Amino acid sequence: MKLTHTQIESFRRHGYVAVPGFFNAAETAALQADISRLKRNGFLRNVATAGDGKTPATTKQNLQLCPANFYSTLIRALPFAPKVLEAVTHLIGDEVTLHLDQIFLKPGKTGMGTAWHQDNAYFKIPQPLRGTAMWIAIHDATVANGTMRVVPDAWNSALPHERDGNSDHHIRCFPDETRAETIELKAGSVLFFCYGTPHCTGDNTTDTERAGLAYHFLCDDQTDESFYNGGRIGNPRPRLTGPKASGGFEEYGSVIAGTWDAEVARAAGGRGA
Ligand SMILES: O=C(O)CCC(=O)C(=O)O
Repeated sequence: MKLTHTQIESFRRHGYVAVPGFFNAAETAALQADISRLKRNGFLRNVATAGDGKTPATTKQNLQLCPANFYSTLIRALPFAPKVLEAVTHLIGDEVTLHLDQIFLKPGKTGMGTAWHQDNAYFKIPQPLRGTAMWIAIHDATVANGTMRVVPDAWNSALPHERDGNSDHHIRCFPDETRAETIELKAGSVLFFCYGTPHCTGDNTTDTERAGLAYHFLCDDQTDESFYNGGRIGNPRPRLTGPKASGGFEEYGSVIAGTWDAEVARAAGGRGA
């Protein structure tokens, strides 16, 4: 999947770019099945709170799993897929590390959105265009089920953030929403947005669940060694490209690069295939 010059320019200028059909039908079905398995087995946690940032919500659900790669060899393999690496390096540069992976699932009717924020309010890299999220629409993402919204051209100013009372750990900001764009995506499409881009999702008002799978990538020159060795939340941070990349061997103890197609085929075969 080659990004066009226009797509790359759009990311650099506006801070985001949507890429329809990034994952094919088989890949998308494999991700849907695996995320259903994770939900079925209770791995997703409801981070929604009742307005005070502490009390667990009883009527709203913002289900998350972070990191997810411990629980899914498919999710672990995806960032090593050549088309992902090609797209990400074109957008942010060489010597890329996987920072984080995360599932966000909004059940039908009770699913709650994630408030406005800039990822760099958490991650604090010096150049917000040198880190990007790749948010994969696991199901069709529409206005009605709370798809992603972004504020264009706002990536270069850090907004003040405060604790979000509707989540047990999120922070939030208050950008100029009149400038926001709503990005509807078919399942398997992706939205790349840099660490500085304000974004949010809405409530799921439909009867069916909607999930997003988000990976965050950054360039090695935005970090120091402590990023790899300390202060983690138990998440390996595999070096994906550059001289220290080992195809995942150093971080996972086995080579993950090159396993994506087999993982997708295995998922299509179902249990034990
Ligand atoms: O899917 C969501 O609700 C929010 C996703 C998000 O904030 C992110 O990927 O950084």
